[in-house]
Amino acid sequence: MALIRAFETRVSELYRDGEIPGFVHTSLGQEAVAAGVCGALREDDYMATTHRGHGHVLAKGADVDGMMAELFGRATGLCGGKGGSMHVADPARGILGANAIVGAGMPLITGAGLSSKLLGQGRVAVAFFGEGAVNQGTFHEALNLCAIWDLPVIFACENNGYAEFSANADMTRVASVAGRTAAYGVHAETVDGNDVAAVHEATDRAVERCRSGEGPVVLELMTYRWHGHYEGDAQPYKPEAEAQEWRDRDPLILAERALVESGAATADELAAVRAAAEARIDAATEAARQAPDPAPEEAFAHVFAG
Ligand SMILES: Cc1ncc(C[n+]2csc(CCOP(=O)(O)OP(=O)(O)O)c2C)c(N)n1
Repeated sequence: MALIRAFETRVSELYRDGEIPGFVHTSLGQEAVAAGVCGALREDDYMATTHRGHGHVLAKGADVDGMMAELFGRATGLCGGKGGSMHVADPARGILGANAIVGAGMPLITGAGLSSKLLGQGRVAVAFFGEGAVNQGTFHEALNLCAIWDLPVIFACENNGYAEFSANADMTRVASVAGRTAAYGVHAETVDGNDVAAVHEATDRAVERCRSGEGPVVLELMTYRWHGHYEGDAQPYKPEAEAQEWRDRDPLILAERALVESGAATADELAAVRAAAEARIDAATEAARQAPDPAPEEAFAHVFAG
């Protein structure tokens, strides 16, 4: 969580200063979802994510240098600089990609779950998506298919209350995503997405169901994004009292408090974790700055499969 916080705080600054090109969506404030879900997965489990996927990709084990270089568009990036923030992938770690098309990760992960089942691999496949994507047909088609074929798929809905500039309550009469999915006969849990231990435990239960052949699970993880839909969005559509209430429930502070109260860590040890994360991001940023741009003759490599 500290690494994701440090990475995205830095990315936000680098984007503002014009060092990172393109379009960037951060998940600041949502770190407990990424760490809680991915921390309960095996390295060979599959994961697909969205336009807001930096945290999920880092938590699934992507190399930090490769990730930062990818956002800079450098040749040393995880996708040689061709994917960027919204299309980064790392298949060797089961990361089937971020995706700018809302709802597109769910059919992909359904295929991954089907392959795992047919090959008897016991791999679980997780799709991250926002509550806005529940209004896309892909969600309903993928969920139903996973249900009737008992596929080992976790639908991890990061419910941050907003899709672009629209509040969830304005988009549907049934605000509960878990409530909407009950009609498909799929087990669903709604969890405090800012409590990393609760997210981890719920994912452990979902993984257990998937690996034992009981079919898909929906996890509705209630959280909040601190920044705008994209970096630069001033968020005039969010009530300040609501935003403050969620900032007071900073998932890192909640986790640190729980660790200190239980005696698992001291405040000094936790400060050292944050400092180490900052230093790691300093190094990744400097390496990305120094890295070469992709060669022009590489423009079409890896773009089409022959
Ligand atoms: C198919 C499609 N429709 C619309 C868009 C434009 N768009 C980009 S992000 C977004 C909202 C997504 O909201 P949500 O799924 O809740 O994810 P969040 O941004 O909250 O993480 C929309 C409508 C798109 N990229 N793809």
